[in-house]
Amino acid sequence: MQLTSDQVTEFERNGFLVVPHFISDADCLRLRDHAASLENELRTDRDHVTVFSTGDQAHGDDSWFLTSGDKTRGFFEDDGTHLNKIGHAMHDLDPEFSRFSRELGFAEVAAGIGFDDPRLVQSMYIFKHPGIGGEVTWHTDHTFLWTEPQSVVGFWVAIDDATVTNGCLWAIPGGHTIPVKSRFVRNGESTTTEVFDDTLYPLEQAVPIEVERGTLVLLHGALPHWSDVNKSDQPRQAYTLHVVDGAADWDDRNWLQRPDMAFQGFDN
Ligand SMILES: O=C(O)CCC(=O)C(=O)O
Repeated sequence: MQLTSDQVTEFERNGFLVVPHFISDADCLRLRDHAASLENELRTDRDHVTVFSTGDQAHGDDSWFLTSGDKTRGFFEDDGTHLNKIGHAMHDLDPEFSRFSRELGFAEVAAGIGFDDPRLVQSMYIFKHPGIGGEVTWHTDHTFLWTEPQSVVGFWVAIDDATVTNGCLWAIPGGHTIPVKSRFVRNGESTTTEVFDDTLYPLEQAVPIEVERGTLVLLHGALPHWSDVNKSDQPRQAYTLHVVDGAADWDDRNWLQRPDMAFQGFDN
């Protein structure tokens, strides 16, 4: 599917774009079933049960996280029982995730917003289970997936309907024009956040992005976004794929390093 020029203009103006009915219900449910079976497998790995804290999405000193850039790993909720997410290389390692990432139209969208050499750097399947799924604190993706120049774009797909009560995305329209305020930096086996500007984002301008299953939400890398805890009895699962420009510099201070596996494109 090609984006229209109005959609591209809207993405450039707001820093995000909502594309309803982008993925079929059948494809969403197929990925949902697959993620459920993976969750069952990954939940049996009790060695890493305590590593994820929802208020600190970077979980920076944790080697389970820092070595997951070329793996399929589960990250637990604070309850130590349910998975918060699976990350971060399913798009390359898992045939179902690779199919979803490469065969359902993201490449055309990437071309439409100006990517000449898109590289798929990170995938996450976010469960946000009813009554359990944690908050994803305000952040920009550039903070975590830094290139020079800035190039990351998030391709976020609602696998379930997302509402304010089950923890939909929120964003600040035009917020991608605010200079990014921090950078998450790796130093060997640990990490730190370099803060350039400690002022708050204008959160009073934030809007909820309530969407139906199958909606694609494109997120500019400098756009501040957030999602609340899931206070409802409804699930809010989502798949998100992060893409950078192959011509931009990906340096070794990013947390995500793949020494043995180069970043691939959509065609691979
Ligand atoms: O799905 C969410 O709740 C947050 C996703 C997100 O922050 C991202 O994809 O960058």
